[in-house]
Amino acid sequence: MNSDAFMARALELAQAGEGYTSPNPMVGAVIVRDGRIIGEGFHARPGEAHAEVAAIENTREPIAGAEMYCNLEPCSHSTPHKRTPPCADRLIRENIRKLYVATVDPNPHVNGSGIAALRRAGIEVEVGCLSERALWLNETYFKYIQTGLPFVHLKMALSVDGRIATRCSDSKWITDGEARRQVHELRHRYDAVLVGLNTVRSDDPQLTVRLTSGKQPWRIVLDEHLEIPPEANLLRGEQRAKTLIFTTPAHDPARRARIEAGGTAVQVVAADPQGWVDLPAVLRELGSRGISSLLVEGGAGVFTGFIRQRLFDKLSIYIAPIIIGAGIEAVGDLGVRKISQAVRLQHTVYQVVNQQIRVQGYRNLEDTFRTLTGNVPCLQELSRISAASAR
Ligand code: AOF
Ligand code: ZN
Repeated sequence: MNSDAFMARALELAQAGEGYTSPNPMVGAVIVRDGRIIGEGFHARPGEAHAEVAAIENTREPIAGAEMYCNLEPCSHSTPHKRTPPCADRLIRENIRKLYVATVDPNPHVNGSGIAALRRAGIEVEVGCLSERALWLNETYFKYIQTGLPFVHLKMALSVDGRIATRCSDSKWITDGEARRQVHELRHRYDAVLVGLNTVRSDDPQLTVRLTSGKQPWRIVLDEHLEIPPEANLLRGEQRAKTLIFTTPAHDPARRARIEAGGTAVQVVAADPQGWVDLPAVLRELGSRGISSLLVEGGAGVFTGFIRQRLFDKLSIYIAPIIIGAGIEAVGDLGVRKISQAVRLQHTVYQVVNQQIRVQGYRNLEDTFRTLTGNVPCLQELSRISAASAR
């Protein structure tokens, strides 16, 4: 096995924590001696061992002089909220000979200092192995740790003529079971799922993970006047305590009291000039509650708001082979008058999912991943990707 293969194994291990590590990243580590893996570990959830320490603790053999592969730079800080001791110190104590990391950790408390500490202690560090894969794996972490705002992913299910529902708001089902199962997988990976009041009214969704096993996300509703029907699924069942309704100061306090008495939280934020819930305020509030990733499931008004205000990071569209005709357009007016003003996605990927095509792309890779650390291989890789997808 060469170094790419060992790093690929670290990435595979990292993914075992998918859906559970937030707001921490997914991290995997392997320890190698004489070309043979002698220890493996991954970060399972916040508060538990970091990947490097898990790998060390899973090894019976001595590790002094061995190599380690880890997809993220080892942490080096002990701030008041830090749950575990710094991994860099542990690697130095264990006397490993060389460390391969895929990317730096853009956490402002780390940001190169873990690598610097190891090098000062005489440990060789090589940065950049499989860095692109490591970036995609932790895209939500990279956004959140540098901005305090959740990574926002818009998910749409469309007819070929670009509708998300009929003129009577019927949308069940545009896409088939496999596409919907993928969406449940996405819900498991995201901290929260968001919809607008219109979607609650017309679909009465549960927004839970049912078509696959996994973690239940927070369920967020935008409802400027608190008109959500009291019998809505989101306000019932044991998940109602994991529902959060955003409203504006124009809401009716009696309705708020009723919702809260039922066990669901309400958060008041500013209204935007149209009287709708101010989206930047929603994102700031979610970020301060530790929600690092948000899957937006509609409807049209919500999609339009996130796109118009350039508040999304990623978009996934499932296009199904049906024609609805007059109906509800996925996205309304964005103020675009010339094609040159249109939102052009970067790094688009197309995949056939049964009868559907899934189109995925990013709004702006550099906004999502930032450039805190400047001249590091993972960011050079990013500039290459975004240059290739710009026209
Ligand atoms: C690593 N390996 O497996 C992870 C890292 O509160 P703590 O102690 O869990 O620390 C969280 C921070 O540690 C997180 O923000 C990120 O900078 C880093 N995560 N680092 O070396 C790991 N999960
Ligand atoms: Zn650590």
